[in-house]
Amino acid sequence: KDEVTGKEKWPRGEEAVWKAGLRDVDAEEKTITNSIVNHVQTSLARQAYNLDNLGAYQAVALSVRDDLIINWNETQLTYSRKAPKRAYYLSLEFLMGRSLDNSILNLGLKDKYAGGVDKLGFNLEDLLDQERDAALGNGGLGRLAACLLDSSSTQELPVWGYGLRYKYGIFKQLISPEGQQLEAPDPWLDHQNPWELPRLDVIYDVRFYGEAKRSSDGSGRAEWSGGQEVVAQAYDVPIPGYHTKNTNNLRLWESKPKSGFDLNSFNAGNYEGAIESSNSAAAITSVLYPNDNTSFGKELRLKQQYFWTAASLADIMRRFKNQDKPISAFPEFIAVQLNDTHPTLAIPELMRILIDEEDQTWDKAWDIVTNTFFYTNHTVLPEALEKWPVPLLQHVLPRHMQIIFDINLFFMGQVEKKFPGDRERLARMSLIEEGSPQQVRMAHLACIGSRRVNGVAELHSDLVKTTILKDFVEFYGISRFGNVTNGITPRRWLDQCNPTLSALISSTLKIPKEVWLKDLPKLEGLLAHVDDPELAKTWAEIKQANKERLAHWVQVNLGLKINTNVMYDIQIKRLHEYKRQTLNILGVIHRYLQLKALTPEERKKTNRKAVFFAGKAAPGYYIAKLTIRLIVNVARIINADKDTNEFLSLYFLPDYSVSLAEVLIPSSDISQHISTAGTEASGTSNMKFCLNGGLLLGTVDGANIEIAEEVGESNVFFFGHLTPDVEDLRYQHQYHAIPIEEKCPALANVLNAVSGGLFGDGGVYEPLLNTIRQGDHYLLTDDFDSYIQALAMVDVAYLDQKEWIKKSIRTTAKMGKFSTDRAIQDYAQEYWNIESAKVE
Ligand code: F58
Repeated sequence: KDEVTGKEKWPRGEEAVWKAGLRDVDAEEKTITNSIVNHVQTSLARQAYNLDNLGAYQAVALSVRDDLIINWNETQLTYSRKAPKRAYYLSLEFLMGRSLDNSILNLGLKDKYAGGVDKLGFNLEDLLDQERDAALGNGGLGRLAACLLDSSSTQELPVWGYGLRYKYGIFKQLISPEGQQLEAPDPWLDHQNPWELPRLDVIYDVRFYGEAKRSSDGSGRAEWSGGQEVVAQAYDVPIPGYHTKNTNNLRLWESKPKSGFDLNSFNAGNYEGAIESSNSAAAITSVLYPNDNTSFGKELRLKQQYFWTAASLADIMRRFKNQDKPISAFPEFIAVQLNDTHPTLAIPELMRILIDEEDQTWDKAWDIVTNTFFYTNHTVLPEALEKWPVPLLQHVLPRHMQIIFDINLFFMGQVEKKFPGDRERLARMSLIEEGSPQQVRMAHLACIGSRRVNGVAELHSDLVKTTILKDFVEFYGISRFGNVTNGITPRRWLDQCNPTLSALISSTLKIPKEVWLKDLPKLEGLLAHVDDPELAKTWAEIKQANKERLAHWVQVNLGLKINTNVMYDIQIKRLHEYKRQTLNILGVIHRYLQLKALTPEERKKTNRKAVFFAGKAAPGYYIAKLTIRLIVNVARIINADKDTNEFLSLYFLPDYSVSLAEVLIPSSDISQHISTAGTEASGTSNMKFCLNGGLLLGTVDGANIEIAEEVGESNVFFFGHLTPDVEDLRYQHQYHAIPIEEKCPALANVLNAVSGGLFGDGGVYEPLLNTIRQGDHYLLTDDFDSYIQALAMVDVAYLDQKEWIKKSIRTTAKMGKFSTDRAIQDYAQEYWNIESAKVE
């Protein structure tokens, strides 16, 4: 400001010249084409006459990025000026998928870009297809993080994401001729990535190993020195909101060596030694661990977790300190969400910063820490709960291990006070699990170091409170524990992936999409039109067109021709025994055997369908890979069977990804979410299918339950045992097993067909079949009959197309609850206590 006039002063030079050069984000088509051509000529250094689709995509993306950067800058300026409380979402995974289509839709520039691109002789849809997915995640947890970011910008909430910039995302899945999953790397950064901005100046040192010496002055401080130091460098990814200027930031860290290479070794002729340390620094962010719902106790994974939490906290602390507030005010300005236990080291790390660097007492530091963090649990499966061996932690992070022991000492003291003499309770609640080696229970640390804890669907949050954290509910009281049911962004998962349905909804509701896409409960207005035959007709035509789009995709990518005049039945998710793809494939075999037993006349009366699977198995997960192999080989046989292939066909689509989901989901008539009750925390693809008018076949689990509550039980197909039965059933399998032939003859028959070699060498599948015959931990023998009945009900319902379409419309109409706009507001209000900060 000018000191005399008090007015805003132009920084330097001539204001008019500056202003004339400012880019207008609400650009005209001409500005758009100019900008694209300019990027072709300068950023890409290419000539218009030999520009291919990839080059054109890159130029368009750079032009869109310019728009994003302008909004990003304004947003950061607004946040600095208004200095609101901010939230940070720490997630080891962000499964973003493609960005171009999403960005131009959110900016409201899709038509203009399509027009501009057309004038330059390209087709926008072809260019969109050039983009590689940013696949920095395994599944639901990573995709949820991406949807929440979209909603945080859309809701104008000051939220940043922090993650890692893996050089290799989730592996590319190939399927061998035998049906074996093979993994190939995903070098997604090989083409330059237009969606990130390297920040060469935003760097922090991160230490590993070395020695931690407690000071003798009684202050509780310690000095941590020696070991390995690496550098974290920031890359920023702008996150545009839908029809708002607010553009939040996703900051991803890359690891780099601290000092290039070791010149002494180099000069002594030890060339390999000279680059060794630089290799080991770069290794930290080289690859995403490909496990879903299993924890993996490897040193490099631990280093990833600490590297990322340390860099993120240092960055948050620096921003806080710029505000010149006392350190005790930290939680008034900052909330940090821990996405599962992966970032739990942030708790001892903030303790370390406060005590060793900021001179805080233990009590003050603990007060700040426990008012800053919030923890979301995503699973109650025991094998997925993270534990780190004490000796490993002691070696890699000696100071943090000291702090964790200290936290435990204080905590055990409090528990002892509340429950005197209850040794078993102390052992159950301790941060340290006894054994050789001892292990640190990260969920316990996350729970006691956070202000609040939540699960991701009602049932799941109840299970968290009654199983894995039961003792903590008794200790802290129930108010520390809550629920935030997951959601999805309707921008990507309806408007972007199913534009014709989106347009039909707008015209039916007579509400522009700009309104209902930000206020999803408005979909309920569709209910008033359920009986409108015109709507039903167009609704069905759109589903049909989406099936044709999928068929086209399969034809182009796999060279297979699929029938589009049949029901599409889809199960797409990570391969895992608890998700029970096995139940589905055994159901398909059952149907095939039944069809074979019918006369041609009888077959004609049956419902025709195509069954689709897609999903990756963790590379070391033998049973999951065997399931894929079975699916592929069953498909080979039944698709070639001329008696039945008109009525039943089966496809395993390789290399499942966000972009493939965008093609699959709008085409489904029915989708399967059939986990053993109590195992799927929430699920989010169930929401995506239903939003697109696909009906749900599922167990009474996770968010399926809340979907059924919304759309009505008559519009979903439920089957199987309920969560409270599961424990008893498992007990029976262990101690009073009934032979399958007796308990479930239909299933026994299917297993025999597989063992007998109907789908190739039966012996190959024995280990998979034995998981059912022995122990049956996931209760297939208990649920198979009711599953087959549910499938039969789906068939009957589908034959009445008129009623089916009504169910489909009703389903879409009642999905308002499942927007991440609602979920992010839940977090903002019930957890973080942050408010929106609109960019004007
Ligand atoms: C998933 N978890 C849940 N974990 O399984 C799913 O029900 C839920 O809808 C979703 O989170 C979002 O809340 C999940 O995806 C992982 O992929 C982890 C990756 C890292 C290792 C441990 C599992």
